[in-house]
Amino acid sequence: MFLDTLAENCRVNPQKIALQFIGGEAVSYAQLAETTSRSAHYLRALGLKPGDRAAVQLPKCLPFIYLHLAAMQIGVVFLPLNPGYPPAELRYFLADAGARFLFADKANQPALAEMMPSLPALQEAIFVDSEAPWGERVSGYSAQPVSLPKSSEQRAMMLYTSGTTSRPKGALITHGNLTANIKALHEAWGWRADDTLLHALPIFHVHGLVVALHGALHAGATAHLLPGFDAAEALGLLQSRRYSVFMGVPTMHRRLYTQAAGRRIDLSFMRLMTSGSDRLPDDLFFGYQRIFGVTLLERYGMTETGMNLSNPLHGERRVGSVGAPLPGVQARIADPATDLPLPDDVVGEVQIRGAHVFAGYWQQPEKTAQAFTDDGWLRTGDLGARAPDGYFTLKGRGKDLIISGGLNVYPPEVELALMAHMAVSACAVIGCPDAEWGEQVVAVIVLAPGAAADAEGIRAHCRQRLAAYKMPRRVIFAAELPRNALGKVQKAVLRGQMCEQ
Ligand code: MLC
Repeated sequence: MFLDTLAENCRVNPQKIALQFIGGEAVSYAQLAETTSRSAHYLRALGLKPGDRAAVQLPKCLPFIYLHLAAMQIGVVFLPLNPGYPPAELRYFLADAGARFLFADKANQPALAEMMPSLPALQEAIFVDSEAPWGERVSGYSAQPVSLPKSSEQRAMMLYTSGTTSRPKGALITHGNLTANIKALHEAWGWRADDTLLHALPIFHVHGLVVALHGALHAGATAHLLPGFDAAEALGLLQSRRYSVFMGVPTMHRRLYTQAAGRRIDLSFMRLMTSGSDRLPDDLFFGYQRIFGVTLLERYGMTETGMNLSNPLHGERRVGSVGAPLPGVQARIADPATDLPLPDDVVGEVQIRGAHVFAGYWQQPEKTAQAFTDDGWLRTGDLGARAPDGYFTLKGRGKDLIISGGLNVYPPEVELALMAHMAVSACAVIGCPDAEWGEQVVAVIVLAPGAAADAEGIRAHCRQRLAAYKMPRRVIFAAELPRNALGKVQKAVLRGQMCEQ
């Protein structure tokens, strides 16, 4: 399994640098193994047991990575949370997950102390200074390796994902899922021990945590980590340090491309530059070829599965396509109404099967059942078509999901926040095309009779309740919303009316 391969890499190549924070600490594979073992004993000493949920809301830092690996080593379910969640959102995740421990940034101590009494399952919140050396905190604990989970069924992580009609759900990812995923990517993308990855993604999502970080550690390679993404810094590093691998979302690629400002900058020495989490615009695909001499490799995944489809390492990387199934992945296009497979070139729902597909939603058997067909295919909710030569192309989303900068925004969550404003009598949240972000969140609001509110007031209200990336970038006031005969808001009509404005 993934953790066994990592342990083997630590044994075989102890002196090699595994992780290097840019401008910060470097960690060899031997140090990674030792501090992770000490952290695992520390977590056990706190009282964490297999199956318990340990939530971590920290910036991108070494303590996050040690806690992640150590929790998984002792069978604890690791629950990473976006550091940008305001207390109201954080509270929901902790309560729903029944998290037993929370590791949080010291800066959030006052807000968290206030919410603790309303979270009966939460035994303790432990505050971490992400700048302080983590090794000192765990130095008193044994460095003896713990015995790793043996069952591929055992839960490794819980990642929250929303539905377009419900509150966020915890997707349970097993050790077997992680292993299947990373093996497939290792084979498909030719990961090598001499790879160097410039890691610029956040690590609380499957993209940055599993695809990028696990990818490098599984290969015994070296990852250089940027705490945040700054296009000028990233482009400078790519050029000067000649990394072999980089992974990003289209917004990052757009910023790198803009940063080049039309100058030709040769990055063709890079072995692999991937794009995912949202559709890669065609002009960016061609722009990268022209400016950087790089053909971006686009792939398709989701929280519930990790990676599913990918353009090839060798062979045609087709513009607009997300490629073919990864090794061990089955993918098909089916009629969403009947779940029957459709012929090539016909648009239907992308459905996925394989050892990498998650174990279900935490305490939501009905939602889990709805997510799968009777014969075990995961309904992704994404629309697509398969060409006769096996390349898949995404054709939009079956639901009203918005993707902004590679992050999923679920309109009901934003609508719920808007409806809590006294002046709002009805609202609808839509995604409008945006050159930098892919889509931007737009709120269309009908005010209650006699009520008054302005866009800034509405946004200030939302800021208290929503992470910044979910905030409506535009607020439009309307006399009414277009509705069908059943009274349901017609979002497609609304997009047609409002997105051009
Ligand atoms: C930040 N902001 C966003 C945003 N990210 N707004 C909308 N959408 C986003 N994605 C907000 C900031 O909070 C700030 O708000 C304002 O926009 C400008 O911030 P910025 O400094 O320009 O943004 P930055 O911090 O540089 O972040 C941009 C980004 C980041 C693209 C680097 O969004 C990012 O790391 N995206 C990657 C997400 C990711 O890893 N997705 C993978 C999901 S897994 P204010 O109000 O303070 O001005 C998945 C499966 C798969 O989807 O297949 O991979």
